[in-house]
Parts: sequence; C-alpha cells; structure tokens
Amino acid sequence: MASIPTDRSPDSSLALLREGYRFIGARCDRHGGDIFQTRLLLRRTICLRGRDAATLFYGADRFARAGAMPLRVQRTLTGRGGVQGLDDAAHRERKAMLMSLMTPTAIRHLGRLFDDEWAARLSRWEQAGTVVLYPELGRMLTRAVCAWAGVPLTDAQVDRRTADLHAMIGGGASVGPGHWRGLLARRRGERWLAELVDRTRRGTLPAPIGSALRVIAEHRDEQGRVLPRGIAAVELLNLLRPTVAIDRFIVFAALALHDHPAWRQRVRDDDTATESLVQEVRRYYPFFPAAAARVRRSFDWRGYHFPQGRRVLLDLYGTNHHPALWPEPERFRPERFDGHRPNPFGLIPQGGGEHATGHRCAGEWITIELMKRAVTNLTSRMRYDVPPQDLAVSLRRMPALPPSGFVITGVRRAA
Ligand code: HEM
Ligand code: MYR
Repeated sequence: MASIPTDRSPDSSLALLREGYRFIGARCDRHGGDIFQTRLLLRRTICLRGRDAATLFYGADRFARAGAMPLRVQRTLTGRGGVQGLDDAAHRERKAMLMSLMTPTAIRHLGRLFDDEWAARLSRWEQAGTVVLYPELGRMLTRAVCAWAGVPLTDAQVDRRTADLHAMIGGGASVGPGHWRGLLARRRGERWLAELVDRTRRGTLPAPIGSALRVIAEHRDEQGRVLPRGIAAVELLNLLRPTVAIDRFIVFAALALHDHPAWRQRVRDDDTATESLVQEVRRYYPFFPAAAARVRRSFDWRGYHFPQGRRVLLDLYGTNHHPALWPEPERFRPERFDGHRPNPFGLIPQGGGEHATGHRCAGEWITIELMKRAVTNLTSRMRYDVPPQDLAVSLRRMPALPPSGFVITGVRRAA
C-alpha cells in the first residue's frame, strides 16, 4: 500500500485561506499527482482532484455527508439539518422534494421573472450614468426568486434580504466581520422563513400551489411527518440563497464578454454558442472551491488507503482546470463545448454525478437558464460601455468576484 503524500504542516487552515482556490491544486502539483493529505480545520483531510477522483467521490456510496462540511460553513452558508448533510434514504427523499421543483416549466417561469426584472431595471439604467452590475443583479435575483418561490417581499425589504443572502454566501470562508455577518444573516433568514412556513401551514398565507414555499411547508416524509419549521426554513434558504449567488456567475459572464468581445456577436441569436459560453464561464471562473465528505467504511483506491471517518475534499476548481481533462485549461475557450456534452465528472462547478441520487447541485439547470438569459440581455437587448476599473479576479478570495463589481456606463436599449 502506498502512503498518501502528506503535507507536513501541523495545520493548513491558514494556508487554505491565504491561497484560496489554488490551495489543493498547488499541493497536488508539488506532490506530482492528484492526491495528498493534510490537517485542515484541525482534522486530517485527504484532498483529491480530477475526473477519476470525482467518479470515486460521487459513486458507489463510499462517502457520507453527515457532519462533513466544516462547522463554520454550515453556520453561515448551508445551514444545519438541510439536504447537504443527509445520507441514504433521508437524502433521497429530501432531494426528490427539491428536484420536484425543477421542472422545465418551473425553470422557465423563474427565467421569465428574471427577464421581467431585467426589462424593468434597463429603463432605470438608461437614466443613471453609472451602474454597478453586481448589486443590481443581487436585488433582481432576490425579487425574482422570492416571487417564484411564493415568498412575499415588499420593495422596502429587498435590500435587507439581498444583503443577508449575500452575507451567507460570503460568510463561509471569511474570518472576523465577514463571518459574523454571515452568522447573523442566517439567524435572521431562518427566522423570517420559518414564520412564513407557519403561516402557510395555518392557511393565513396563500402561497400558490406548486410554489417552493407551499411544497416545502406541506411536504411529508415517508412516515407522514412535516418538516420541523427550522429545517423547512433551511431548505427554502437552499433555494433563495444560491439563486442570488448566480449574480457572481453573471458578473463573470459580463467580464468574459468584455475580455472576449468576439463572443458578443457569436452569442446573439445563437443558442448553441450561448450554451458554450455559459459552460465555459462555469468551468473557468472560480466559485465553489471544494466539496466535502467523510469515508463511510475503510477502502483502498489506486493503492491508497482511505480510513473510515477521514474527511475528504474534492477540488472542484482544480478539476475544472485539470490539464489532463482540459487542453489549455487557463485559456477561456467556449468553443471547447461546441457539440460536446460535458462529462458529469469532468465539468463540476456545481458538483458531479447525478442530481437525483447524489449531492450534485439541485439548482444547476436554474443556474444555466438564468445565465443564458443574462447573456442574451447583455448582448442583444442593451449596449453599454465598460470604463476603466479593477476587474482582476483574485484566486485568493473565496468566493471570488472582480473588486469593482463590474461597472457599466452609457447604458442604452439595443435598437
Ligand atoms: C449543492 C454549487 C446554484 C441548490 C451544491 C454543491 C455545489 C453547488 C458545489 C455541492 C455539491 C456536493 O456537495 O457534492 C452551486 C453554485 C451555484 C449554485 C456554484 C451558482 C450560483 C444553485 C441554485 C440552487 C442550488 C440556483 C437552487 C435553486 C443547491 C442544493 C444543493 C446544492 C439544494 C444540495 C444538493 C444535495 O446535497 O443533494 N451547489 N450551486 N444551487 N445546490 Fe447549488
Ligand atoms: C450556494 O449558495 O450554495 C452556492 C454558492 C456558494 C459559494 C460559496 C463558496 C465559498 C464557500 C467555502 C466552502 C468551503 C468548502 C470546503
């Protein structure tokens, strides 16, 4: 049995925060493979990257999720008691409820609501001299997803709720104030939605049949029990929060169109080119760094021993940039997706494997749909200028974003 190459520092947590998205990849490169072992957040952790590693990670019940995510991430980003930390029958049952909301009709409905937001804001942007895209998109997505989910939201609440959803997204990997904002935001968000679940159950809030609020509030498990109100709130947040997080991918798409202007023309009225562009944005730009799990029962793989209980991190960013999978991985080339269906274990910005049975992101189709609509809006429905600004995406900041938030000026409606 070979021993897994080991990083000897007593604990690498600070290095992870310092190095960000390249933390796992840089050490794999140093050890000349796709695996190494270290201590992270005080626990021994095996880090993996690449398609074979993703196939292992998402296949054949080798891993469990209960308690796998670092507590600081659970307390801010994911919440506790939600689908991300469930295993086996409990996971399948909860995931099926969430996936029942992801029908093509429901996704189109959310897409139209987002397009409506876009049309409404465009008139305002034409009046404003300068527009910062990131905060605008956050508010637009909050409004669209709340309307879609049956969650009432007044105009006066939009800023607060958007700020809280952003704070949960930003709080998992930050220390100090950024983390505390995330903790507070999650407490406030869960309280807000638990109250709406109560009112839906009492019949005093008429959430539309089929809406996420109604489905989650009324859902019964195989024993016929409704979800505890706090867990129902966590699952609602699992739809609202990541939909708002799509603002980052849209900013990256705007950045890609700015850096590769030939694609502005290519995507106009060409659905295939739009799809390729969106896939390359999801592959190329840094977002969710790594997925976490624990070894269920000891096993051996490729001559390495994985002991029971050991935490394992799968490098999502590093797999999307693996040179064995992607020719010239550091070049932005959407045409690599033309006519190719992405491999379910190769392109894994939102996890790998299957949606229904595994932990692959429940919102991947929503993400792709909203990104495509955003690209169409940016290229076919409006013109704008991009003034000088700081657009350098640091791989050290998790989650990443260009510091300027993407400023545009001179917005006008496309003729
Ligand atoms: C899970 C990324 C958008 C809902 C995940 C996972 C990742 C991810 C990496 C975990 C995979 C794993 O544990 O193996 C992203 C990114 C998004 C995004 C980068 C871009 C904004 C969405 C959207 C929704 C959503 C729009 C819902 C509307 C979920 C849920 C899970 C999940 C419910 C848990 C799935 C499970 O544990 O079975 N996502 N996601 N995500 N995502 Fe997303
Ligand atoms: C979501 O809201 O669920 C999707 C987008 C969140 C991205 C946040 C990325 C930073 C979190 C650090 C996770 C560390 C995993 C070991």
